[in-house]
Amino acid sequence: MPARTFLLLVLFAASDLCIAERITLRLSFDAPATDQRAIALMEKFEPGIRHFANFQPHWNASLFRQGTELVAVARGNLDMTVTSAQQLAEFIPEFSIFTAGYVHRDATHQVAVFDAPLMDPFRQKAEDILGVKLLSVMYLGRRQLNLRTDQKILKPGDLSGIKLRMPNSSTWQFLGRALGASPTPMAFSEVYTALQTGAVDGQDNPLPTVVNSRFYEVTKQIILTSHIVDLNYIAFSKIVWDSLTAAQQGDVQKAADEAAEYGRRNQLALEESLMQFLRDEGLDIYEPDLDAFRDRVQSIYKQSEYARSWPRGLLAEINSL
Ligand code: KDO
Repeated sequence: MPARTFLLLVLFAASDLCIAERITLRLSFDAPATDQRAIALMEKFEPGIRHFANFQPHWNASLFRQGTELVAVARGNLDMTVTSAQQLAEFIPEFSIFTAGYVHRDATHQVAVFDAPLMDPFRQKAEDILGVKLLSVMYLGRRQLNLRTDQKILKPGDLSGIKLRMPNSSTWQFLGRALGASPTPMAFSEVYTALQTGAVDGQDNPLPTVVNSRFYEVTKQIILTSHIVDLNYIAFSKIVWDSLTAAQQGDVQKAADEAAEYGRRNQLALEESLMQFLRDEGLDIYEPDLDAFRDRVQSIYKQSEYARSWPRGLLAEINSL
């Protein structure tokens, strides 16, 4: 074979054009493409795997409805998703410790918890029970109350009778009640219209979400409860993972970590800068009696069914990190 032909063959085999061993990774995510976590996946995860995989993201829950993604992965109908402790807790009760109000202190604490040995049994159960590998923790942010009504909310008792939309999972409904509100289960995609029509009195999400999904257009105030420093996990099908070479597994893990770190930095910056933007849009933003909220929420969780599923000493270990 002439050297020139051989060289061309080698170049072809090493190039992206060599489709023989390329795989496709379909991801279903309930966030819009303009969310920092989605941007991070496109800017950091996709480039890190494009030498052997076609990344196919489906935003806005356009492929699988919010809350159905984990089962889709477990059944082999989906390769990746960005899931939550709340969704995992539907199948593995002890994940509820990461859904409890006022547990994670901040983004750094979230990473310390995810990287600590205490997380190993959680990751193992997600793999054994759901066939889902939790690659990295993504920072969603400090969830705040966001109401379309304008009465002052200074302590939990002020939320009595307030119809607060919370996501569908049972741990979200519990958090809504622990705050003192009347929680209404609803998918993320329906929240804007529900606020606009008054079907609910409010919702809770971090400031970047309030801006990115334009909830500020249909609400009047934000109460800085920071009742949960929320997170998501980049979740990968175990079946697909086991089909990869060790090198490809390393590339996937590295790309996921880079996306999580990049998204965290950008989300944290947004949380700081958006306060003024929202005030300029006319929203009233203020801190309530944080001790009153924290004391009530933490005592309700400690006495809850959820706490009974938490491995002994785990909350103290999380607090010690
Ligand atoms: C929401 O539905 O309020 C929520 O914040 C829950 C999160 O776990 C996550 O699903 C998020 O929506 C979406 O990614 C949209 O930001």
